[in-house]
This record gives sequence, structure tokens and C-alpha cells, in this order.
Amino acid sequence: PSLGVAVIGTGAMGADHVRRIDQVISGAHVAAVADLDEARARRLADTVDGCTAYGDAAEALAAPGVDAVLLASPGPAHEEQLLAALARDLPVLCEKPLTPDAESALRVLDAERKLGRRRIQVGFMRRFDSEFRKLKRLLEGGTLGRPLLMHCRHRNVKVHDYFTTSMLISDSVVHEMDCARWLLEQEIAAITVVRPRPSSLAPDGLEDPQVVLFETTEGAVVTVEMFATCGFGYQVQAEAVCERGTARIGEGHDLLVNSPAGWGGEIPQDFIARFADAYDLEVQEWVDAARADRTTGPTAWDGYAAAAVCAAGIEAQRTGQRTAVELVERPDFYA
Ligand code: NAD
Ligand code: ISE
Repeated sequence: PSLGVAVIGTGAMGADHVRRIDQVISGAHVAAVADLDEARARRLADTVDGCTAYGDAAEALAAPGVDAVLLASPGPAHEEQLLAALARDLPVLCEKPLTPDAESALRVLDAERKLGRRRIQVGFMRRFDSEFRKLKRLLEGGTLGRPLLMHCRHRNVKVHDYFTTSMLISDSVVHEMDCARWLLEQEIAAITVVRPRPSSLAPDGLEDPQVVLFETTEGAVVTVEMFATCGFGYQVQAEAVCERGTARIGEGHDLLVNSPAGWGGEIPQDFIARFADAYDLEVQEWVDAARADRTTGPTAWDGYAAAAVCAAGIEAQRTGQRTAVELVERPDFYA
């Protein structure tokens, strides 16, 4: 039978996931949506056959025909909603971040372990992107030797009004934390944040851009340029520098046009365009796994590990000092 999904949070990502479940992927339908802004939820529910709108996430989780939950509410709402989904033993796809801090992430890990089986997939969608997957396979194949360095660029056109300087780390660079852990198969041991002078075009109080440096447990170094209000386009690029060569993704060269005006290509304007295929695959693989009563993709442990690096990153941002990451021992449950 088709998986009945409750989508919690009907903003930018929630609305896009509802469209995806309704129109793009197979094996699932949107049974319920919920948003604190109930009118917004209702407007979205009106576009989907058989979907009911709620003003409260708990009501949507308990609604008839709900077999699984997709959380697209803001990070601070995730802990309560994850615990409610686990209490009902529902499979969850939780948009990143798992939770905004390491303590709340640990509470979620505890609840999942008490349940006795993994139910949570975290929305680190880059793991489903074809370019990132090619880079992962190349590094795994070992032809270039050990990766020594990775250079990343993460640029957004603009951010939500409620975006803060610490969210540059916990909302945006959190993706590079997950990518570095996944691609290099190492934990991040320490983090340093360097701030150039802020762009005069960034909103007041947002110290954008920033340069973030991770040191991994086996001595690799990752640099990240995070520029959340660059104005011109959405770019996510990574170059792995290995002992015998380098590999780069995210250059956006798939369409190059020569014209009387010159040569060039298009730059996507947001993640919804750049990562459309990755989100489709992420949600399809989540649905397939949930229907087969298993889980796939990034786990709650990956969400916790990223949250622990974020905590150190926010401290590093505040103090200007290199800051060690404190990680609890990985439970066998997440081996
Ligand atoms: P948004 O602000 O556009 O939408 C959030 C919605 O959640 C709003 O409609 C708001 O009213 C609603 N909401 C707030 N608190 C709620 C609660 N307690 N219960 C139910 N609804 C609630 O935000 P967004 O950009 O769609 O981001 C949502 C989530 O998706 C965040 O976790 C964000 O980090 C993540 N995100 C992921 C990606 C990605 O590339 N994977 C991209 C953007 C956002
Ligand atoms: C947003 O929440 C995302 O997850 C996007 O992928 C990222 O590029 C952006 O910086 C975040 O704000």
C-alpha cells in the first residue's frame, strides 16, 4: 500500500516536499500537513487530493492514514516532533539540522535507542546528489591516494529574515560538516572560524561571509567559504586534494553557451533548483525503505555528530579560537 505521509512545516521546503510526494515520486501520498500557520497548511492541503490540514504537529501525527512523517519545520521545533514520531514508532525524514544543539540531539538518540530500532533519516540531501556520489566513489576507489585537503564553497543568494550569524554554522556549514564526515569517513576533531570584513550588502548584524576550517581525526583539513548573501547565485562546490590528484564538483558546467554576448552558463538561484534531483532521490529512497520497514541514508548519529561540530563551531566563532569537538562514543546501535 501507498505510504501515508504527514508533512510538518509548510514553508519553502515543506511545500516543495509535498509537491514532490504528490507529483514526482512513487509509493507515497501526502495524508496530512501541519503548520503553526494553519491557513498556510490549509492552502497547501487544498492542492492535494485527500490531504487534511492541521495547526498542530501532534494532531497530524495522530491523523488517520498517517504511516510516516517528514519534518520540514525549523530546527528548534524538531526535538519535540521527533520524540512524538518515535513515540508512535513512525519512520521520520527530518530536514537538517536534526536539532539545533548536541544535548537535544543526544536526547533524540536516546529515545531512538530505547525504541530499539532506527527510525530516523536526516535530510543531508547532498549524499543523494549525483556529483557528490561520484566524488564519494572516486575517493573510495583510492586511485588518487589519501585525501589531504578539501576546499569547499557554499554560497546562497540570500537567507530568511530570521537568519543569524550562528546559523551560518548550524544551518548552512552543517552540510559541509556532514559531507566531510561522509566523504572522508573521519570525524571532525577541531574547528576554527575566521571572519573577513562583512559584506556591506548583508543584513544588519549578519557577519557574512565567514571562512571555516575543520581538522579531522586522521589529519585531513577542510576549508569552507560560507557566503550566505552573495546575491548572484547558489553555488556548492568542493575540491578534494589527494596525494596523486584532485577532484572538483559543483562547477555548474553542464550547459555552456557561446553567443554574440560571450560564453557562459546559468547559475541556479537556490537549493530547490540546484538539488532538485537529490531531494527527489532522498525522499524516494526514504519512502522505499519505510515501506520495507527499514531505514537508509544519514542516521540520527550523523545528525548528532554534525550538531556536536556545530556547537564547537559556534564557540569558535564567538572566541576566534580553534575549538576541539566533543563527541560521545558512538553506540553500537549506530555502527
Ligand atoms: P520556512 O521558514 O520557509 O518554513 C518553516 C515553516 O514551519 C513555516 O511555515 C512555519 O510557520 C512552520 N513552523 C514553525 N514552527 C513550527 C512548529 N512548531 N510546528 C509546525 N510548523 C512550524 O523554513 P524552510 O526554509 O522551509 O526550512 C525548514 C527546514 O528545512 C529547516 O530545518 C531547514 O534547516 C531545512 N532546510 C533544508 C534545506 C536543505 O537543503 N536540505 C534547505 C532549506 C531548509
Ligand atoms: C538552508 O537551510 C539549506 O539547508 C541549504 O541547503 C543551504 O545552502 C542554506 O545555506 C541553508 O540556509
